[in-house]
Amino acid sequence: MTLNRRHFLSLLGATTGAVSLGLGLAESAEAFELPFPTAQAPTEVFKLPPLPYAYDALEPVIDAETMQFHHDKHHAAYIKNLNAAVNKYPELKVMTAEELLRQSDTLPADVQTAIINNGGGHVNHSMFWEIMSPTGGGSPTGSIATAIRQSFGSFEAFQTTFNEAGTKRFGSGWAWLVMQPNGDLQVISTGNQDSPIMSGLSPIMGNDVWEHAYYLKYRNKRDEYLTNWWNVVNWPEVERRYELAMTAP
Ligand code: MN3
Repeated sequence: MTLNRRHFLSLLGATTGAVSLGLGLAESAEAFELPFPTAQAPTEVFKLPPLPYAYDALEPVIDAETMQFHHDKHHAAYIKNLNAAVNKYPELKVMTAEELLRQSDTLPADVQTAIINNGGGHVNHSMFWEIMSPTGGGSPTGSIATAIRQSFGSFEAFQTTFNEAGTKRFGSGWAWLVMQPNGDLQVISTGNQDSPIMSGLSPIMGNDVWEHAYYLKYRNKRDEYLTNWWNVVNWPEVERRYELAMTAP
């Protein structure tokens, strides 16, 4: 009786082990040159950051089930796929996700789209969890409040422009407040998980308008989600990001 490797492995899996075939396991592994028992799993450089509050902490604005799936499934999938992409090119593994996005046009062709989508997904969501808070909402204060007033006329005018960017984004994407290289603030939207970083812009704050961010609670009413979302915005964190962007080289 001759067995090819696949057949042998399926027999192993289907029985209690190699013993039932009359073979010692070590001997059989050697004989068939199994590739995986000694192969080292690549180190996963990107890790899912913990949610900085409980799943239900942002209720009633964002429901617990949405938060759990959004963080534990969607963000986790971006991490998994990003690791898989950079594992093909060890030289990419020393770079941060932001660095990968900043030079996305020079990435190896076979992982470029995966890194743009999943690196963007990772960076965007890492920001998203931090710029929301159970004690959020209200109006911005400090330097970000001044900058918003100077750029948009008033906080209310900024909110209207931001909400419009979110409602008009066709399909999946994000609404953003970004800083241009000259320090000016601007509202934009991007499709999919495209990060403003790829365009040389600094993301100050962004709202996720993918359906997975709101559909369980708001169904098709994206505008209602966008309106309610202001009640959880963590302004001190948005201001911190603004100050960081202002002082970035
Ligand atoms: Mn999302």
